[in-house]
Amino acid sequence: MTDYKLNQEQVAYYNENGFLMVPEFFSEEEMLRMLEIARADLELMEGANDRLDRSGKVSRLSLRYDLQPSIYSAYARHRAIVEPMQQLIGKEVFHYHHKMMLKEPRIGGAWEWHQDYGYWYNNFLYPDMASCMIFVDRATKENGCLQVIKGSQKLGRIDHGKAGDQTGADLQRIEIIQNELELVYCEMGPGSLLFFHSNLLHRSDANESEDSRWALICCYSAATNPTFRPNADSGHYQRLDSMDEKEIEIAAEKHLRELKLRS
Ligand SMILES: O=C(O)CCC(=O)C(=O)O
Repeated sequence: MTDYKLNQEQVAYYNENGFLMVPEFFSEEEMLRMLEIARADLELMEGANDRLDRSGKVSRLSLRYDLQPSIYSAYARHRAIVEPMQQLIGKEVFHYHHKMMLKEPRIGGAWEWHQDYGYWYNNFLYPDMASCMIFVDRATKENGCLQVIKGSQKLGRIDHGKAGDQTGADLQRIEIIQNELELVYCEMGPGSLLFFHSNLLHRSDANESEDSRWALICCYSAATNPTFRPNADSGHYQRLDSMDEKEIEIAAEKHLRELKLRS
């Protein structure tokens, strides 16, 4: 059985800096398969939401709280993601949501400075939460890769307000933080992983290039993290059954076959 555990240096790096980059973890072929499925998937496209950035450009994403028999849900259950997540959060985790970020050439909008817990604070008591971004396409400065502020998770949650249709961190504070802490552009090839803490400040530029920048972001919470909104549709603990490589393979093939049957 494959061991997906991170080593001590990787865990220590995450604890210090609030993120961990794992270059080209999945193969390029796997990511091409994900792209083939996602580009043919009308349900994914029709379920997409647009969130305008401050400049009025469209930032598109397709988000699901539930786990379905899809390739996206399969990756959200992948042991290669779930096991490191449990190590980084330090507890059993459950799936909060996953979303495909659909940053298209020339038109894909920016994401404003924020902490994910700036959004999730209204649902969860503790910031014992983290995400894993799976780079489906290569991400570069030109196509709007994620930018993070190293160590900013240690600042705790900062105030957020409206920024276009998005939730943005207090910009005056960001300016001061940027003089203090290092900005990192997460440029990596397809199949790379970026694990990041829910209080890590991050943003991305609009995509001005000719290349798409799609990425699947899977978000998790500690199983012990109570939602204080008992009637909410999402955010409730559910045991997460992880999947191994073979099961992912089968889920991908099944999803592709179903799309072909529908077309
Ligand atoms: O995909 C991006 O460029 C930004 C995503 C992001 O900030 C988020 O999902 O919290």
